Amino acid sequence: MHATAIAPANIALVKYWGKRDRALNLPAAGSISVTLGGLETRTSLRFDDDLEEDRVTLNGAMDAGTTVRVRRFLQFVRERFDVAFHAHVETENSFPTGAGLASSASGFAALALAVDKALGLDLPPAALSALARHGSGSAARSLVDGFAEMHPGTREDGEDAYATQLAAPDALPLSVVAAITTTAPKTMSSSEGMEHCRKTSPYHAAWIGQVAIDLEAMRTAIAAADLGAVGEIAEHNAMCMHADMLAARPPVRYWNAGTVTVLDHVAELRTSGTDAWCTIDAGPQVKVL
Ligand code: 2P0
Repeated sequence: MHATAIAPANIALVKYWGKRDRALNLPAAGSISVTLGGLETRTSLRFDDDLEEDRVTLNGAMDAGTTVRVRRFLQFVRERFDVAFHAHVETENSFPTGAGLASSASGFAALALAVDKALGLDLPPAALSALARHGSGSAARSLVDGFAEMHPGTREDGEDAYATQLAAPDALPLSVVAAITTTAPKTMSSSEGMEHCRKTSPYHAAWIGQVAIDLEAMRTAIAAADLGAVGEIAEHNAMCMHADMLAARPPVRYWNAGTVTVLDHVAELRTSGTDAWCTIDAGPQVKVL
């Protein structure tokens, strides 16, 4: 009834930003990511029949937002797998939390793995990915090595919404540098931000349409190991997602002045002949491909 698991973060090359079902946490569209080395979450889980509620620590301290999300996930686990106990959860990130470095992706991937091990479930990869998705949509991709594609699925119960491998880690000679522009937590969670865009941004439907186009182009670029095309599509896709955010009312703006400075630097690098492209998630950090 106890286990420790480690899972990596991932960076989306075609982003997930919009849900088709909030209760089951189902994405409105697919996404493509690459799993990252160096940024990871380590989670220890212990079910305990003496506990009356789940006890959660993040980097050694209580964190209200994390506790709420972990309890919701563990409640789903208790109902799905008929478990009577609450749990101790200790989770550590090797990078700043909640600042757009995909901590919920590595966090819920590690927690899903720990649940699988602690309960001896031995879930197949698709079911494990779908389980992680209940915690966080992007977590479904962190259980895949290399390049992952998240399938939005069509089933009402969402069990066909999981990630599979698109290409092995060495399919492309790609490195990712994360430029940290601030370590402050972000002001609006991804879940809130994407729902606000769905409700108020006149560009949201266009964004969802663009994802379908970019998924097709990205699959082709990865299969051809065309790094230039991967970088160009990824940067354009990220800018389209942020256009959707900026068009919301009031706008969702995760960028700071440092974010724009890094974008300028990367544009200069490219002009001077270095292959480099930017992508930005729901936070102020810039990841340079
Ligand atoms: C992504 N993001 O594809 C996109 C890019 C943020 C911007 O996946 O509500 O934390 O937990 O399913 O997974 C962040 O969304 O959202 C995310 P929930 P999640 O990486």
